[in-house]
Parts: sequence; C-alpha cells; structure tokens
Amino acid sequence: MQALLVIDIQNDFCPGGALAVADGDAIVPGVNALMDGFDAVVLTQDWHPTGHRSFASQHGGLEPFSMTQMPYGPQILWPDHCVQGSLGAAFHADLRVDRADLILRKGFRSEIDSYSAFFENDRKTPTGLEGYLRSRGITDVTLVGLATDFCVHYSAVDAATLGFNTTLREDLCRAIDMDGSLAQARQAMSDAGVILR
Ligand code: VGL
Ligand code: ZN
Repeated sequence: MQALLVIDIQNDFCPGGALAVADGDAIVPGVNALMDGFDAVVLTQDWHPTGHRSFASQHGGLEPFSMTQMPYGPQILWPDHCVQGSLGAAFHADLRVDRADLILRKGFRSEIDSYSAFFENDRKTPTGLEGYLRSRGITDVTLVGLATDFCVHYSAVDAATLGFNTTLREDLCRAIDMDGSLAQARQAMSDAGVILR
C-alpha cells in the first residue's frame, strides 16, 4: 500500500511568497498528475501561529536565515511565513487539494518548529502521521514538495527510519539551498535509506 506525501506546497514557499523557493510552483502539475497512482494522498501544511519562535522577528536583532539556540537545539530563524489562516499558508491555487485523504498541519506550537511531517524539531513530539499511515496499512511512501533540504528532507529521513520504504522524487521537489544544505540533505537521506529518484 502506497502513500504520496505532498510536503508544504503553499503560497509562501512559491515565487512571491514570504519564504519563496526558486521555481517552487513548477512542480505543481507533475505532483497533481502523480496523485491518482497512489492508495493514499497526504498533504502537509506548515501552520504557524503569529509570533512563532522560528520567526527571526521574535528574536530582537537577529536576521532571517541566521542561527539560534532553542531549548531543543539549534534552529534557523526564518522570515515570518505560513501564519495560520493567511493567504501565504494556503495551498498553491492549482494543487489538487480535493484529492487529499488527509491534510496534516505541523508547526502549530509556538515554541517548537516542525520540519518533519512525523516529529517536531525536538525530534520526539509526534505529529500522529505514523499512526495514520500504519492504521491504513501503508508500507511505502513517496515524497514530493517543498523544500527539498528542510521539510522534505526531515520527513523522508523520519519515514525511512520508521521503516517505511521511502522514495524521493527529486524532480518534484525544489530546495532553499543555503550554505550547502541541499548536498547535506541528499547525503542524510541516502544514509537513512531513502531512494532518490
Ligand atoms: C520549511 C523552513 C521553515 C519547509 C518550513 O517547508 O521546508 N522550511 N518552515
Ligand atoms: Zn515553517
């Protein structure tokens, strides 16, 4: 049983958005076309309250894309993005949202970021996705979406580590790629057993 995990194809990660990924919108037609071949389609949605601790705006003088320490470890500070209910948090207008069986929101706790669709950035608070997939009998997952080097990367590593047969469709992902983060992500994914295609 195969699930397609469509990670964070939201306006803020597309050109013109608050945390735009170059060419992020280019993957939408290919992702839409892939959906019908799967037993389950799950969309994830980055979903932060106003004033989320991952926003540089909450850290005095610190710049977006700089690093800070959170109680759970190092954290990159981002521009304000994907604020709950905002247009930026909405899915890309052309994404086939109606085809989704489940929309999983993450990053909704003010004090913890969540890159992965499975565990928050403390690496232990579960989102519930593992239980959902297992109770539907899913054994294999394919990941697509934004951004390759952050939310897709963490989700793929966790899926493989949890024992799902995990494939990444690199052609249907786009990266932020800061300071070598894409190369690092590719290495971490293949080390975890993710098949990169
Ligand atoms: C993401 C940074 C912050 C992502 C989400 O979807 O890759 N990146 N929040
Ligand atoms: Zn975020």
